[in-house]
Amino acid sequence: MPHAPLITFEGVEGAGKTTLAHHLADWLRAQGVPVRLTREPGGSALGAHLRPILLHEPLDAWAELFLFLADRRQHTLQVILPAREHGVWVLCDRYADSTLVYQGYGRGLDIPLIRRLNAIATDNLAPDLTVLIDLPVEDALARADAPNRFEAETLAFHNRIRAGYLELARAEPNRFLVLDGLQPLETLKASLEQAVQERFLDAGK
Ligand code: T5A
Repeated sequence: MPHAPLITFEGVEGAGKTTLAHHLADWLRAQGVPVRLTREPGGSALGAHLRPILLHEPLDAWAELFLFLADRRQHTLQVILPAREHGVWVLCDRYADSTLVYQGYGRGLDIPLIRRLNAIATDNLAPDLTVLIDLPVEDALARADAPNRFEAETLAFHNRIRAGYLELARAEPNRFLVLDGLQPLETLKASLEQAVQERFLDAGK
């Protein structure tokens, strides 16, 4: 039996990831699809402790990287892989691409090294679909409602994040679905439903 899909949501702060992930979970459940909605950082028992540290404590860039990776490893082994093995779809609000862009493009840490560390943290698990919500940083930050220390970074930092995501999406067009985050929410929801319907639900018939 093919494994249940892993769908990740990515974008700069305030892009609308959480809103769309919750919508897709509700939409799938309404069709009888079992769904585990989760997030990083914070999707495991360890992650619940790490999340406030990662979002609010001043950290050295390498210490920050290692904590995100520790969070990912526990989350992947304890939550994501077991759910998929039981046929449960996993929707994850941020995953390994966040580390590539925030700690790599944003903080300037070695990107090939982050790829290798991500491969260890994820047990080489790659998302079946990554929804990238793209919009100008200024528009997204104006929406973000839960301030954290990343939001206090410079506009240049956030623009590197946006550019990094777009570069990743260009390199893997089959994995990424890039949505224009300036569109009304209802339009975004409809585009996402259509993509998931065609890619997974119709394909499984
Ligand atoms: N991080 C994370 C790393 O540096 N490395 C890593 O490896 C990982 C995993 C996590 C932080 O950690 C960093 C990145 C982050 O800085 P977080 O709280 O999980 O922080 O993530 P944020 O991106 O900060 O989450 P936000 O909740 O701020 O943003 P969302 O989820 O993108 O946005 P959402 O859905 O909450 O929407 C924000 C508001 O906009 C409205 C919504 O109703 C909501 O009010 N909205 C729209 N309004 C108009 N039009 C639309 N299309 C809209 N879509 C949403």
